[in-house]
Amino acid sequence: MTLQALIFDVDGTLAETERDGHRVAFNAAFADAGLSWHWDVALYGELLAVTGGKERMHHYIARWKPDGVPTGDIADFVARLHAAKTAHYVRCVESGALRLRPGIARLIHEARAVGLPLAIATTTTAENVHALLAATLGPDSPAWFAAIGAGDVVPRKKPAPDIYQWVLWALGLKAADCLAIEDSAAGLAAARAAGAPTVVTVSEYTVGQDFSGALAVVSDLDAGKTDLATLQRWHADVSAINYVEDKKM
Ligand code: XBP
Ligand code: MG
Repeated sequence: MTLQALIFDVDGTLAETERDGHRVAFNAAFADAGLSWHWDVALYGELLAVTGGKERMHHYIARWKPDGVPTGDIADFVARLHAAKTAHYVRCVESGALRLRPGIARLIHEARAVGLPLAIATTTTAENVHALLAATLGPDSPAWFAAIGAGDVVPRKKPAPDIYQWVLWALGLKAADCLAIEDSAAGLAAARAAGAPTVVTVSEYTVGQDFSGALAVVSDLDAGKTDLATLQRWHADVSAINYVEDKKM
């Protein structure tokens, strides 16, 4: 079966956004709100087990019981903190602080050159995706993606398959005909649960995670020169197996 689209995760896959992007933006929003909360590099690594920034803050409040949480509407408190965090993150991205990971721009340009559709499936907020694409690939680049599935467009975040199912619906394609590119076990689980063959590019915070079920695991797309032809070959090798799995379900 011919590969019909590439679906990219964002955080950890397009760029190393977590430690020096999202984490710093969360801490800046906490400081703005007069909170003494601080997520250091190690704590943030633990908190990443919960995908989605709002969900991560709810988890932190429930687990760590930090000072400064109002007795009233916690969801509204978290939503306002998160909006401030997004503004900080977008400013960080617009300053050029985050770069694409090795091989990402090359692969995107290769796919565009042959007219292979591109898509995004991420838990992060849509504004963050647009800012990152514009800052790294140019202001027109968000339009290169046939579908951008982000944040709260679906109720359940990764590892649930929802965001992949939404993107597949938007693309009008079957999961087995696409290839997902992910960096985390949660992302891999989401893509696999939706039925998409998945290549993992391991990131700073996901080293050592269990990537069983991946089509391939590479340190980044420049390792072993993982170009479009390589991905097409991997995808062709697995599509027969995926088809059998689909029939069994
Ligand atoms: C990434 C995330 C995101 C970001 C924060 O997971 O979990 O929540 O950390 O973004 P994945 P928001 O790469 O698996 O999509 O604060 O905008 O939610
Ligand atoms: Mg990721």
